Amino acid sequence: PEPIYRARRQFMQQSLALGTAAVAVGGVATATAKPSFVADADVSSPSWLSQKLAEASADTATLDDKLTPYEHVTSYNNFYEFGYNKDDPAKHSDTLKPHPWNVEIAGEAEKTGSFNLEDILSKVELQERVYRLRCVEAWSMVIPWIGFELGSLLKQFNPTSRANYVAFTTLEDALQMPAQGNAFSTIDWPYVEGLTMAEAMHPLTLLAVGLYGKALPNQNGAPLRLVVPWKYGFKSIKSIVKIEFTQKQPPTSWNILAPNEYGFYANVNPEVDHPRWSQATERRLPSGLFSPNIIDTQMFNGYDEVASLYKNVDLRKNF
Ligand SMILES: Nc1nc2c(c(=O)[nH]1)N[C@H]1C(S)=C(S)[C@@H](COP(=O)(O)O)O[C@H]1N2
Ligand SMILES: [Mo]
Repeated sequence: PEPIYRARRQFMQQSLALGTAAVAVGGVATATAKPSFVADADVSSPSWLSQKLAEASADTATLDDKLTPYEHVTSYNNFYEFGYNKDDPAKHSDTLKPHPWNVEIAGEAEKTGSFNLEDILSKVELQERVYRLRCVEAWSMVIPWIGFELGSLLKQFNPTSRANYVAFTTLEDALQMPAQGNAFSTIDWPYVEGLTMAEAMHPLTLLAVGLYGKALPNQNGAPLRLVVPWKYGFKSIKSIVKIEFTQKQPPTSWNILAPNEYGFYANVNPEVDHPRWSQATERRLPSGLFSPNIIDTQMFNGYDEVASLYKNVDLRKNF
């Protein structure tokens, strides 16, 4: 249950803060801090991934928000490749086969090619990160991800001076993602997203492979998804098969669909409303009819450290 995860997490943080003293008192010495959250549900993952997840270090940043329970994180999803209803991804994503998985690295970099996920993960450090996720539909969650900084991966390919943006592509395969075969689908598959190079290199920008101490469930974008906590959720593209360094701003799925409603930047901003609804508040899940749990939305979703990226950007025009 969530309160137990919370208590364990606080204990971990106190142990970290006490450092060697905690080892002396507790008598248990561990080289790396284990992630503080473990899910009840069992998501099967290959042994190399389970081992890598177990080695992840715990998040040392403090976030006072209460975690969204695992059941909600994994049953209330947006993943249109499996249907438009919130419960469709959890119900229909068994067809996705996240292993083995390859990611193509392309474009403006000295090194490019196709790399398997196991090799990619062997060169990065996994960490737990507890982030708020704010959907453009005005609901939000707090999720303990396990992942690594996107920047730590991108650097390995030596992007050239022409690399101004990073473009991401989701898997396209109607056998694994049945709703891609739907003739009335509004999205032109595959789902695509993008960031500026500075956004991609920001230490908050994560590539996640797990949540609540376990591998990512399919409905949350297995086996590899982006997490950009200061932007609306649609930027956090799931089940990534391609990462490309580009000179020009890449097309992005929701912007193609409704450019007046969804911009390229998509920074969480309570002062810039969606044309059809206010963005000043959000429904923090779990939320019910009698306890809607409405809270104020924060600029950049509360991640003020990114403000310097937009010093010379008009955030009303570049929404
Ligand atoms: N490929 C793909 N990625 C996607 C989406 C999608 O439909 N397809 N939905 C986005 C939206 S709108 C949100 S809010 C988040 C939801 O992530 P979650 O289901 O893990 O909470 O995923 C984003 N990534
Ligand atoms: Mo969203």
